[in-house]
Amino acid sequence: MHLGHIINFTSSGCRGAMDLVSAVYYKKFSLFFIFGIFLLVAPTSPALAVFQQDDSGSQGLISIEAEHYHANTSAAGHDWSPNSTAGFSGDGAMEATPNSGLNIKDNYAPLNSPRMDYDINFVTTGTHYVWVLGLGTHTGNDSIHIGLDNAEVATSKAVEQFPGTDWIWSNQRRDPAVPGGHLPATLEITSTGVKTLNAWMREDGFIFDKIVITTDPAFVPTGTGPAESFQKGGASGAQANYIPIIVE
Ligand SMILES: [Ca+2]
Ligand SMILES: [Ca+2]
Repeated sequence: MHLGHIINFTSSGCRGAMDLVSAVYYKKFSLFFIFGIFLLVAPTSPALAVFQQDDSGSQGLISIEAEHYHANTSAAGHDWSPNSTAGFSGDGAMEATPNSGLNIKDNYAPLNSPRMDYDINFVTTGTHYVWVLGLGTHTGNDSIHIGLDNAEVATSKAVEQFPGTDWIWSNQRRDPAVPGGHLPATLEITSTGVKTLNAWMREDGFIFDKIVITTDPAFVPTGTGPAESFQKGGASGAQANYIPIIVE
């Protein structure tokens, strides 16, 4: 090996090293570039469309399938899980699982019991009557709490009276003043705008299919109840029928 070889070897080695450095920088730059493009094109968590209260009549109807929640959060080792017992409305129903004998009677807010959330645009204030379509297969599986904006509401706590093995509409909540007594479940809406309706597990094993809210005290849903309320807003801002929301 003479000097030329050494020089050639050295310059070749330098070039190789520089190529290696360039490759590393190129790779880093490429990753940075790709990440930048991702940031530019990635969706920015669009606001979800909300259910719209019907303002076309005197009943102020809101109708929502239980399985069309905006959020579904587990708690107390329990979950709201999909259920497909025959006869359900919409795309299915939601069961409080596992059915292991748990009954969370009090202090369930904000998240001491599994909770599903439904965002609703209220256009009417005042007393709203709450109807739940559900299946209580046993006296230990037949109640649910309804609330508003993640807070307990005394007048829509412990909605029950789902006897038998068929789907039943009930707006009866336990009356704490009268053992065994019941009163209509209601929500007082004090201002219009978007609010979050909550459904908490009370007794596990309850199967929740649909909820209807109305300002009409004489309204009684039958069958699978009124058509589901449309949604508006979200990414497009456009009116739409139910848009599936994937929440894992
Ligand atoms: Ca149970
Ligand atoms: Ca349903």
